Amino acid sequence: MDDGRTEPAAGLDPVDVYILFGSNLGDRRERIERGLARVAQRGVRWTARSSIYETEPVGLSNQPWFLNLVARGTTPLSPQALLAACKDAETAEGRVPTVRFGPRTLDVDILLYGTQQVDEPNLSIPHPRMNERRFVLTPLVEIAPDLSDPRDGRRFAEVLAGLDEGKKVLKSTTRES
Ligand code: PH2
Ligand code: MG
Ligand code: MG
Repeated sequence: MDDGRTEPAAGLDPVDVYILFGSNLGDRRERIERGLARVAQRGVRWTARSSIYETEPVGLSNQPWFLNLVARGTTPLSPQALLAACKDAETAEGRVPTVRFGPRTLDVDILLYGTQQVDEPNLSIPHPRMNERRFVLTPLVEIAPDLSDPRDGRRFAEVLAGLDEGKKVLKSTTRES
């Protein structure tokens, strides 16, 4: 990426960000680890990461189960620069555009950028569907049990407890899954 969007925004104080990693194709664990490293190289310092979860696919059920993880980082990157870094990590893992909600080698989604709300044609933060998804909220609440949604102040732990979505989310125990 050569368009300058990935330059740290000069003078911006670092912001705490939460990012979801997901993979359901190939060596899923390895892809997530490489994704974390690539985003870090672009200017995010990871400060916490959840367990890895085996998660039942949501949206399109006829596809392999995912591994999902949420990481917290601190970064001077602007939201758009952070998005570019996430997209580059996906591309580096061989992701090609396919059907919406379909299988993917690596998906890197910005969930939260401090308490800011971003509404741009290519980027919405907080992630618009995060509160409907157990595979997002379970790892998020694991690392941030007291965090609240900047849109309405509700704690994510409370949102998760009230979530009426039955898809399975299992803490992964095996090293090789
Ligand atoms: N991502 C999707 C669609 N469905 N299901 C699970 N379990 N995990 C995901 O990361 C996921 C999904 C679109 O990005
Ligand atoms: Mg996604
Ligand atoms: Mg995505």
